[in-house]
Amino acid sequence: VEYTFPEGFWWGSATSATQIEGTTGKKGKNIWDHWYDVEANRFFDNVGPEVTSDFYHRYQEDIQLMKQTGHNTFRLSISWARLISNGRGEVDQEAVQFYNHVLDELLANDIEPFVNLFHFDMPLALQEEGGWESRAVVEAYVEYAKEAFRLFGDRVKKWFTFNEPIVPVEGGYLYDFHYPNVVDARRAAQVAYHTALASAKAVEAFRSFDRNDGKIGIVLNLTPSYPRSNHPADLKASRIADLFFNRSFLDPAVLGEYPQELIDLLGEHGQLPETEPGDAEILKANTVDILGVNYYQPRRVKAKEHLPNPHSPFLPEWYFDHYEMPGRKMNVYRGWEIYEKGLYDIMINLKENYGNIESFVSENGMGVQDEQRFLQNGQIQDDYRIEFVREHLKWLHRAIEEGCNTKGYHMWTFMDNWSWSNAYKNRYGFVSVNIDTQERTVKKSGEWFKQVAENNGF
Ligand code: BGP
Repeated sequence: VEYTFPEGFWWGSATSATQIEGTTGKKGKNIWDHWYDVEANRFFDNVGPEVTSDFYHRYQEDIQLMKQTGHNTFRLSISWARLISNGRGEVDQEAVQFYNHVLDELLANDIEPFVNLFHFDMPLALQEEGGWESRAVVEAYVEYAKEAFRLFGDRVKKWFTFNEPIVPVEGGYLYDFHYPNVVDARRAAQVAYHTALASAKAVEAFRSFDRNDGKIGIVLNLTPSYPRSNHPADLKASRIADLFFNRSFLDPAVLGEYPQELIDLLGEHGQLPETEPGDAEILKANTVDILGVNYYQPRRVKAKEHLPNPHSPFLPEWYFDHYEMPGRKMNVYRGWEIYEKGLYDIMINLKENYGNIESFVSENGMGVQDEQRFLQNGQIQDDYRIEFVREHLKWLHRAIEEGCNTKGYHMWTFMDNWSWSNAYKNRYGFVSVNIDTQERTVKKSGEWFKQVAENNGF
């Protein structure tokens, strides 16, 4: 073994409720169910989230497959609208039973559950009240978080307040790829602010509940920002992109405050969100214990070539243009650059500028179209995925050797799942799923991962 990881390293994968459970049971509607109801044509192949991988009924078999693929940890999310169908009020007992069964089954198989409270899935009833634009929804979320801690706190010791909270901001309020399909930077800033505040308030609630044996964190998608050149204009463009897309959540979650430069930029354009007295203290006092890092791709930027029209609505892109680095390696199916060293750069940044907070890779993975092409003797030979994970792990290993406080690696994802509007176009799993029969088959990468986990390295 050439790359050995620290003892007790977390090997596993991540999923989310909407993408694997199916809408079966008494679940209330969330914005994904609703968006599909009103605009199925915006979903790849017109496939919505009703069935997905049917984890709701197949979790026992799936947890056995986790064992077979070397998992010692696994991230799932609770569906808010399943637990509390309108987002507020009574908890559904069938949902409690379902999550208890899943958690018990994981624990019985020595797989530690990591539980996330919110993965893009706002209950529809609360979206109709304004979603994250509404301060009352922040309070509803905190009540939901308290219920979850109370119900599942005995079984769950790693909690996460949000997965990629910037994605609903970008998708729902800036770039029109999620419901409610608004394009308005000020409303986006309000949504971002309220989710960061909701996270801090959930951390606060957790601390008053926890018996000091659990941890709470947040999962952020970090996209390291690389300038085209060292020209000051390119450097500035890259710094501003970093402020908008990384530091907008990283700083409040880990340092307890927003970067002043970001506040100034938003202020200059009249885009500051509404706040209340006392909020700053709440953010400051309730930073996270642990940070999950989702890493897929870097962001390469250059100085703006044409000045934006001052009459057009403000967007972060007023400050930079995207830059396609010649010779960059691409995942052509997803259109994302593959740059393994980015993971190392993220971890070094956390070490140097964020107090070396305890972290782990909470998602990293490769979506590929038509994987059946790689079927041989009944198994998908996904050597590209093995290479993808291995090359990222090498950089992670180096970061750890240099003192980064990184505790684990979770791939996206355990089994092929339904994805936000891309449905089943790109497959990411260690386990393939035949969506007609729901039959599961471990891919070559799943077998490889088991070896890696057993050897604690490769
Ligand atoms: C992350 C999300 C996941 C997952 C993944 C892959 O942003 O947290 O939910 O879907 O990206 O992306 P996609 O499914 O869009 O290809």
